[in-house]
Amino acid sequence: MLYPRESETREVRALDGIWNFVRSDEANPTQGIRDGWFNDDLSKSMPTIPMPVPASYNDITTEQALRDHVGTVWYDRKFFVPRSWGQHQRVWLRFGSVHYEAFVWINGQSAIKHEMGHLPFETEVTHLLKYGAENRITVMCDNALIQTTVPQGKISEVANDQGVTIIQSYTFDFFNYAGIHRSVHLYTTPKTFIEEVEIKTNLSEDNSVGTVNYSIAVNGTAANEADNTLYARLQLYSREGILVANATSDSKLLGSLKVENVKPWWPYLMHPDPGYLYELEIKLYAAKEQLLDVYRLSVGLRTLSWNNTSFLINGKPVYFRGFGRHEDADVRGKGLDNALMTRDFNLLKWIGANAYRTSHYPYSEESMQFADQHGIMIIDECPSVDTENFNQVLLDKHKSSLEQLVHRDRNHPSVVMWSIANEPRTGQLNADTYFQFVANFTRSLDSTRPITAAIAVPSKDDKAGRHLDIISFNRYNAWYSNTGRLDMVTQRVINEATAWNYKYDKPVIMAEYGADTLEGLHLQPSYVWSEEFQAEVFSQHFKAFDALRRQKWFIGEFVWNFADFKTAQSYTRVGGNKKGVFTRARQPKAAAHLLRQRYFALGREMDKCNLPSDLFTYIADVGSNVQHDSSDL
Ligand code: GCB
Repeated sequence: MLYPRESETREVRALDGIWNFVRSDEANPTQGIRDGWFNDDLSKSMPTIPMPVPASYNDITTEQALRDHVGTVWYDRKFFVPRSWGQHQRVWLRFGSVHYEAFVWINGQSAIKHEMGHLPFETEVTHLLKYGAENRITVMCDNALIQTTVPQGKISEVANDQGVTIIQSYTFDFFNYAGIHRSVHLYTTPKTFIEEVEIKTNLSEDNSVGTVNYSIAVNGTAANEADNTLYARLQLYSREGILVANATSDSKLLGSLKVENVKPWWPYLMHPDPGYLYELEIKLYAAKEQLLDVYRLSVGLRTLSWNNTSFLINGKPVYFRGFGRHEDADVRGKGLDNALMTRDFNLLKWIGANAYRTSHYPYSEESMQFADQHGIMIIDECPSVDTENFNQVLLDKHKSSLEQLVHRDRNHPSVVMWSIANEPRTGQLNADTYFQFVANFTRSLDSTRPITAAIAVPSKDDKAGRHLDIISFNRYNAWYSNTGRLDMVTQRVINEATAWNYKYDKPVIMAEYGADTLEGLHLQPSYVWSEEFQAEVFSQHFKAFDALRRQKWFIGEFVWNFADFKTAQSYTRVGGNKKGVFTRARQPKAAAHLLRQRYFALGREMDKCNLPSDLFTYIADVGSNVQHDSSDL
């Protein structure tokens, strides 16, 4: 699915802004459907409140009932469609994401239904719109998670002081934010248009010549009537706007472009000019040079390869230094926020990270574009978290989530790996065949990237790792196990990573480690929840990572978490999960400075990157040959 972009042949209009909103009665979630709330303005059926789009609805009001609501909510708004859109073109409605299930009507007529949070969906609405007139869009969104949704949850009825109430429970800890999380777009295409583009890139062994292999899928009547007459002309421009390659496709709309003296796409700090992107202009023609459609997309040329000891980009081994993250913020919840996204990328670069995992669901398309531009490598995770009770319905939806994800993200150079699950219960017997299906399916969609999953069961119990290319494991030494024991971290991390490698003979990543830390809490000697403790937990892990790095097959370290985030209420969480290196307001805790020194030191050692001038604070004018020991005190 292509991101909506304007061009000579396309127009894009966002429907973001303030919509009208109704929370359904939890005990009567289908009332709006039965009473046909979509047939007229919502306000004619129920009192409405203003609700921003994009945003999660949970934290917008002061009502506990809305924050913790389970079931359906309704949105609507009016919009104009220009008269000109009614002629010689088609109009599409596209949602960046609605969590979890969405039902959409245009002018009272059903337009589309979609199940799965964090992923885009679209439909043609040409025939549903009124041109040169006002239109209405109505959306019903359902946040209920059950055993056959991805991720899974449970709904139960529990007695309360008023009788019974509906409780949504889930085993993952992040808050189940819901609503219209990303932008809503209307866009036009010509009648026959470029529907899909798949790009695969290659480099010569010395990285001097690049190849862009493309395949284009067309939608439209011209394709059906006169297949053989369609062709595409492609032009590749450098960042500086210079034409570096061009090609004319065959009638199957396949082909390749060759780029001499190519500038490969490199990760941040692995090269002085990371995130180099070309612009590919695709023009679709019918016979007699009739231009049908134009679409442009960014292309980064790079190769990925992997074996049982390493992961290489452009032939060079990669060591990942990064984070697990969340799309999460005060007030907005999981709503797309360009200011926050830009701040986050500035912080990633400030701290010297070169990667993150989109734990535990796909992140916004806008953030994927940012990652391409900044050279941040992405381990792209589907929304399967804590998966258990494996069954066929779940398997089909899990596969569908990966199909949607791969189709959305396959052209991003920043995406270097697919993560097919976080902490699935892979000790269970049927996890073996379940993950065999999921992994093979993902490989059938894209064989150019390795597959991983973040596993938390002990390696001896795991039944999924053999289906992966790279093993990622999550472990909280000195936090969930041996709480407070800084002397029980280093050797345990070394032992566990070694056990994973011994069992599967594959590269290993530590995908999560960390400690909850209350900003501003200082305790010396360090004590759990203090800023000192977080820094010391990190340092004990660093020792393990350095010992493991010497083994070659250990290829990355990911802190949990980039920033503090909201969770469901629990006595283990003080206002949310506080394992952030940054606060929820995106300010550094003490450990951020330590991590920054490590990430840049690793970049310096491995990739000869420059160090920022403020990395080490001036302390004293002592020569490096001055020796200190305790007798100096
Ligand atoms: C984990 C999960 C992550 C949690 C984290 C924690 O293992 O993968 O989603 O937030 O632990 O802090 O408990």
